[in-house]
Amino acid sequence: MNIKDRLLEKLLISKGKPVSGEKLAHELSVSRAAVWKHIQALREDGYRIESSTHLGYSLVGSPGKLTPGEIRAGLKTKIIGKDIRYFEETESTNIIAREMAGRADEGTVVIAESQTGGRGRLGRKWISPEGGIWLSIIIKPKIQPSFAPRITLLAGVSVAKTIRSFGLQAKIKWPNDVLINGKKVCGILTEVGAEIDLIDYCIVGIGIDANVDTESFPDEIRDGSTSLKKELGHEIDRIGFVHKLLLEFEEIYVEFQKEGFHSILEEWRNMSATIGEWVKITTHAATIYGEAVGVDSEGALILETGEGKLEKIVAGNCEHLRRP
Ligand code: BT5
Repeated sequence: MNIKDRLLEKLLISKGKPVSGEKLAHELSVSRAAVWKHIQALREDGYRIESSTHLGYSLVGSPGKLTPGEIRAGLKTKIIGKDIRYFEETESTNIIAREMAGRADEGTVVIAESQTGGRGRLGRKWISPEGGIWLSIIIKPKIQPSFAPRITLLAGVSVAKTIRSFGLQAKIKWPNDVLINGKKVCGILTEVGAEIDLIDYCIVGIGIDANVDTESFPDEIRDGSTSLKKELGHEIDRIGFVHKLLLEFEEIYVEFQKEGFHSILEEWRNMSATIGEWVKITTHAATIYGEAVGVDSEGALILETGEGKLEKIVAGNCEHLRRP
């Protein structure tokens, strides 16, 4: 983290109580003049910082941006979010994460206030205005590429649990959407860099319509989407949400590495919006209709397509239908 972010983290940790310029200069190994310069820069970013000659600096108001300093202060994870790269605006956090993945530490998070070219699966677009939470997590699990779909499911569980902790009934639509009242509030895009038999890195892109006005989305997306703000009836504390999400993700990821996928899959099934639904699956090769009856240990969807005939779908687009 740069000096400005570390300075902000220290002011946040002291929770509005003044911290002397001398102490800050010592802890950050810079001059008091440099502290003052960075305090000015934070004020320009919208932070309200009071200063008194005797007591020092105290933070009394923040613009609520998802800056590394804001996220680091109060983050309880060990690996996820140790390094955070922040952008006011970027094309896509997944693109940035992929460019840096080779040299980045596991757990690095790339986050942006808005994206100009947010990406969904199969070249689809992801609308990413200010107010949302658009982030990508770089992980380096020692797994075969064929196990990557489990990472998407694992991420879905972490998002759904986080949303539920804010009192909303989030459910997961196979493979990668999180829904509230049947409407999409989050999409997950997992991208993998791999050798033939081992993953080098995995980028888990998570997009959450937090304090976004989905009413302003294009017609074809508006009705099928919602935001946390809309469902709660008030804005959500995005920083608190990110703290919880990164902690949930880390706990589930550590469990995945230590104990495998079994209990995570159980949690996924319990929060599934897809199991028991009539669905239409579109893959590059075919369109298949059936009842979703389960998800197997690889994260593949199991469909009953008629008279006990089962089909296994590893990847594809899934639409929930009304029962025939
Ligand atoms: C997804 O794709 O749902 C994955 C979305 C991942 C977004 C994150 S944000 C951080 C990171 N950086 C990126 O560039 N991407 C990741 P898919 O299943 O293909 O769904 C895409 C479809 O969802 C679109 O075709 C629209 O119909 C719909 N959609 C687009 N933007 C939306 C939004 N903000 N909220 C709800 N639905 C949306």
